[in-house]
Order: sequence, then structure tokens, then C-alpha cells
Amino acid sequence: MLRKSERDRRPAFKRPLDAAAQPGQAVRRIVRKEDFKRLDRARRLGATLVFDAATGVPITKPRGAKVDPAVCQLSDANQATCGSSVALAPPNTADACVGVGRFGLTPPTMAALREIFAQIVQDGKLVQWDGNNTDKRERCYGFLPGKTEEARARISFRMRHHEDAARAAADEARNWGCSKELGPLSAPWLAAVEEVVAKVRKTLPAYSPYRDYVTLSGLVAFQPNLHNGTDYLPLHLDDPEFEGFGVVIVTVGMEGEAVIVIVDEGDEGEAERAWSFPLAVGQGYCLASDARNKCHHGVLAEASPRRESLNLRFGLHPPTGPLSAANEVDRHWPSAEELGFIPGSASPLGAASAAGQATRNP
Ligand SMILES: O=C(O)CCC(=O)C(=O)O
Repeated sequence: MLRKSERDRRPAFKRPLDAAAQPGQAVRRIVRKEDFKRLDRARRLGATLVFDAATGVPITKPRGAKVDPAVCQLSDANQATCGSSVALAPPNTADACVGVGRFGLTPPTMAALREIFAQIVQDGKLVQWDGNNTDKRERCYGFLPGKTEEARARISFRMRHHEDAARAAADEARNWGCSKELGPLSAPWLAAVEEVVAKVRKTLPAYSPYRDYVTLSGLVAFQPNLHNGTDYLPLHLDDPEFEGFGVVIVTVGMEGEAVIVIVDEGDEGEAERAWSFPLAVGQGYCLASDARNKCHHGVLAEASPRRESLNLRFGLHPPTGPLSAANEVDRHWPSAEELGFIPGSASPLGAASAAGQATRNP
């Protein structure tokens, strides 16, 4: 059985203060959370991915190689960023990020996705991500017709770590409370989903079992995310039978630029590897396979803390079999008991965060 290594025990990275920084900025940097430092370190030490323009698949570039801007999957307006964002990835790292892809969306699709985003936000009651009223980030859900019932049967719509029954029930009620089931999608909305589906499928190899989930009928829910002034989203794993459901998870940049960071802590005996890539408004990225199942992902959005994103969650893991959550995702991760979380304790997240560790949920 594969087993992730114990959590990162290296001391937190101390970022030297920029001499040119204003006093306010300097203070802000000093008090940055460990979560931010961990993301920042992964960005600095890991490889920066570039993507094939035609397929959205990440490309390996040996150290020192020149990158043809034509291979970058960025809109014309971002071509300049494209060249400068290309890191010279150490060999054998960029190619190992299996299951990540990035693609650009057309203006009509973005217009339709904006309408979907606005309608779900307007109809739904937004809830804070962490459920304890201290997280500024908010989200809500719009389930596709008929998918609410399916999801109710397959997931516990809460964070996994609530051992206390009352807290778990409250978290579940909160998440269902910010969810609505959409009516039949209008023609432009359908066309937008079809474009996302076609582009995500191109990033996955033809033989990939994950492709089967990325279809119009496989889309379970949209999830608008409002980052509300936070300049990062900590590294986390989307918990498949809980509120991080979805066999393949797609996220579209709706407002504000960001850098997406992916970290594979490695199985026992393996070194940690990290990758990052910029995500502009109008671009989407997908997490399937190892990128979804074995890696943490997080977001740096220092330049645009008011960023907004839209998740499209495709497929629900079957309860048994090779593509079950237990087989696909859970076997790669230590259980709560192994991590030393005490059943019935208020929340292991606080402790994990304080220690600068990544968490299962954002
Ligand atoms: O906003 C993003 O790019 C990521 C969102 C995310 O990680 C999540 O919903 O789990």
C-alpha cells in the first residue's frame, strides 16, 4: 500500500525582508501564516509548468531549455507573462505531475460561466469555507438537475474531521443550506459546459478512465468561490466522500490572477516534488489522476486577493471497486488517527495549521 510520508518537518522558510518594502508590507510579511510560507516555498523550489497550446497537457522542459511562446496556453494579452513565467524545471519533475491540465476559454463561454456564477451566488446563501466564522473565504454550490439526490446518497457534505456528531451535522446542514439545484441549463450555459468538457478531455489521455467522468451528464455541481481579500488558499486535498467530492475537479479563474501550486509529498522514501503555474482570468485547470488523488493543491493570489473562481465537480466516486474513493484517494493518505487527531476534539485543522502542515480540507 502506498503511504504518504509523515508531514513536512523542515523548519518554516524565513523569507528575507525586502529592503525596499514599505513598513506596512514588511509587517505583513512577518506575520504571514505558515500556510502561506509553505505555498511560497513550493512555488520557489518547485518546477513551473508550461502547457501545450493545443492539448493543455503540461510540457517537460529540460533545465536551460528555451521555451517557444507558442506552446504556452495563455491568451494573447498574456503572452508576455507566458515567456517570463517559464521556469527551467529540473528534469524528471515537470513530467511527473500527472493529471493536471490548463486551457483557455472563449469569451462566450466565460460570459455564460459568469452568469452561472452570479445566479448561484445570488440564489444561494454563501458560507465560510472553514465553517467556524473566522475564514473570510466564502462559497456556495449549484447542483445540476437530479444531482442533489445522487450526491445525498454518496457523500457526507461536511469536512471529514468532525468527529463530534453535532458539529458534523451542523456542517452538513450549513453546506446543504448554501446549495441549490439548478433548473435545466439554457443553451448558452450548455454550450459553455460543453466547451469546458471538450477542453478538459483533451488534457487527459484517450485511455484515461477519468475521461469518462468529464461529460455534460457527469457534471455534478458548480461551486463559486469568493476569496474575499485572502491572498492565498492553503495546500489541501479535496476529500472525495465529503465536501471535496468529484472524480475530476476543474476550476476556472473568474476574477484576478493567481498561481496554482501542487505539491506531492511523495510516498514513503520519496522526495517531495512541487509544481506551479499561473492562472489568468478566462483560463481553467483540471485536477485528475495523481494531481487530484495524491497531491495537495493551493493558490497564491497576492496580486489579486479579491480573486473569484468557479469549480466544476465532475463525477462521484463509486462506493467500491478500483475507482472508489478508498482505492483512488484515501489509500495514499494517513488517517486522522495516524496523524494523532483525537476523536471528539474540536478541530484538528487549527493544530495542523499552526504547525505549518497542509490539511485535508481548505
Ligand atoms: O480557487 C481555486 O483555484 C482553487 C479552489 C479549490 O482549491 C477548492 O475549491 O478546493
